[in-house]
Amino acid sequence: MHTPEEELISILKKEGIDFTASLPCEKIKTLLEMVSAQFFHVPLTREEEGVGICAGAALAGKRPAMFIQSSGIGNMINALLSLTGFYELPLAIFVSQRGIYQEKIAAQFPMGQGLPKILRGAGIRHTVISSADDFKAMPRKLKSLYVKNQIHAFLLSPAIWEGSSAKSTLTLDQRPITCIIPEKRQEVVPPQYTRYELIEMMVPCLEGKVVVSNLGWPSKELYALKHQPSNFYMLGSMGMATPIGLGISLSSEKEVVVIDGDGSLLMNPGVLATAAHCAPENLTILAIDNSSYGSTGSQKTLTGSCVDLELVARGFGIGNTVKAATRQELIAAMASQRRGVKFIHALALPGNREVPNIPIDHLRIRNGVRDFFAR
Ligand SMILES: Cc1ncc(C[n+]2csc(CCOP(=O)(O)OP(=O)(O)O)c2C)c(N)n1
Repeated sequence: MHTPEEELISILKKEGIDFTASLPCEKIKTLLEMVSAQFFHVPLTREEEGVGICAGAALAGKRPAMFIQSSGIGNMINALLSLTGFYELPLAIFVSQRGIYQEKIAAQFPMGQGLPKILRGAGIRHTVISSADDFKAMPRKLKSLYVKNQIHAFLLSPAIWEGSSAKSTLTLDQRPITCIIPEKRQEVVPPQYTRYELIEMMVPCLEGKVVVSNLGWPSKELYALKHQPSNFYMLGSMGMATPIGLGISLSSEKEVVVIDGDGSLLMNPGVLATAAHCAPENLTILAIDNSSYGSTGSQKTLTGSCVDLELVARGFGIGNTVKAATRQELIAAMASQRRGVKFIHALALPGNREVPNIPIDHLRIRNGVRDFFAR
């Protein structure tokens, strides 16, 4: 006799799911342990970054699935709509729906009970799974979502797991906490070049790589300087550049360069911890720090006052970091063969270059990257 957890896992395997990401809910803790043991799995710091990571995985040809609590949908909506939905990428979301069955935490009611309405309002398909009997509906829906490039949420009632004989085997081992104490402050050359000029210097290093570029002016400038089909131009979903690049790098051997911005990294810094933990060897994060939200009128960000993004990256566990402000520093940083995720903190002057809008649409952008992987 299979447990409901085993039944679900076997459906996922049959449907070819090969990339998973999760953030825990107590109600599915045993399922999550089994998922992380049996599939390629990324533990998340925030559900939104999982949307970006899974979008990257889907671009590289994977069949991604996320496992989250209903409250996590609240952290995902913008990325689901302006990234996964907009670029027509597949994503299965297994949602532990709280607030509907013997709920003891009152704060779970608003999101948990409102979930079907929220998903309907967002145009996201969903299926209510009240008991293991309802698993029968899953294979057809999973097949369809991966073929049609759709998002589908399966709302899992806590009732499903009631009486299951599957037990958690998690041990509460305490590992020593690593403290990274920054060395004395380094003298840095002040910024000398704008974002456009820095990307221009990088052009020879981008050839043949997968390049994920941040939304707004960075993408337009990259298009003007070095268009290639393996460039993924973000047109929305602020904060998702590094997650997308991470998802791609975890799904392929190709070299991946992310052109991110300070404002965007400040929006979703936790992904740096996820990147440090997953530690792909083929990921370079080029954080172009112009101390401003360049695409919306160059309002100041906090990197101009109190935040050092390189230290943020180090604090989150990325050891291979460097600052670069000059041409030599930037080229040397790109050429460095040090292993692990590379974080280049590129100091830039504010300002955008007047370049035209990107003339290709989102589906052509997506297809360019997908075809690059299918070759
Ligand atoms: C969730 C969300 N909030 C705000 C915006 C508006 N917005 C678009 S680009 C951008 C600035 C990004 O700044 P940064 O990451 O520093 O990159 P830069 O443009 O300076 O290169 C903002 C605030 C948005 N698109 N999405």
